[in-house]
Amino acid sequence: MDHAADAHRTDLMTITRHVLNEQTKHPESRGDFTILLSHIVLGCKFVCTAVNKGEEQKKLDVLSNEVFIKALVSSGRTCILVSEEDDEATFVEPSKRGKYCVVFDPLDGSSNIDCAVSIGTIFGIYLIKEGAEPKLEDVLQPGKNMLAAGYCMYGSSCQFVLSTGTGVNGFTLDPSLGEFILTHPDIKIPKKGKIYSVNEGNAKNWDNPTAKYVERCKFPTDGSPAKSLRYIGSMVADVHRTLLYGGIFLYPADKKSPSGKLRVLYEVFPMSFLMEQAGGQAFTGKQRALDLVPTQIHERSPIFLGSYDDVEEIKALYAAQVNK
Ligand code: AFP
Repeated sequence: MDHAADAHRTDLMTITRHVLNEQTKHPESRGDFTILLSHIVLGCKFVCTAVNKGEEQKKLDVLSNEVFIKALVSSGRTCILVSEEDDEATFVEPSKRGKYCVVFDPLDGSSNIDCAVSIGTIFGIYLIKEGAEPKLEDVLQPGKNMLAAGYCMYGSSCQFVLSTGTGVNGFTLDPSLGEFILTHPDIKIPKKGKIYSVNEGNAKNWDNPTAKYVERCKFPTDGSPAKSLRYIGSMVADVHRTLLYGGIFLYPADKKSPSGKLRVLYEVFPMSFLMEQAGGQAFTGKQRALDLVPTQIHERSPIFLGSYDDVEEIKALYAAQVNK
């Protein structure tokens, strides 16, 4: 019997244990983040069960949002919540307030629900200034100010991917334990990938750098092999694959949607935060994605994210266009 392998298998690193371990590196910490995270995890477990039951899309969208809002408010650790489902931000009543702001998309990719494609929850967390009254500007901050970000993917297995700013870790839900167990420690994205991921149906409206980049993926001029195309149309699933296998995910601007489609606060920022933490890059076509300063909670931005070298290539094409 392989005792070493067995000892590893029986030493279960749950997500709570992992975050508590991280917490010991910050002696001033009082465990508030761990409590907040356990409420987010609870919401994800609930949504995972509901998705697996095959509930219809509209019901699931509304249900997931309600579950997250209630879980986050009842944690007693939040003050402002921004959800993709709600036009306005939710300001938590003073008696239940804490110091964290959570921006989230409770069920991203939900138009894929009825055909059982992987979908997910995406979230980012900001901290307000000690003792300050919460205001909308607290969530209109650049993504680099996020304290943590992550997503939960409801797929063939339920995966929770988290970064608290010191790398990226992936956990898999063990349904028999009802616990997320660390299965993908310290995820690093390959420096260069073999896959590109984009909705090519929008190609006729793309700008030059995007069109040129995708052309190069298919017909490389440097002797490298052509890249494979993979596109699910569900950001969590497309980004999860990109993170693990490498490559690039693009949702560019086009003539019809000059700001692209994806939302800055709860799609672009959390995924860009994870990519950078895994050694990749995220770029808007103009700047580092995490430097963007949003002016509205539901603002959109074009995004190119993934392997370091692949994003470097699209950055060079945009730079060349500017210098023309
Ligand atoms: P839905 O939540 O409406 O399904 O949108 C999903 C999404 O916001 C994101 O998850 C995908 O990456 C992107 O839209 C797909 O957009 P296209 O259908 O335009 O390719």
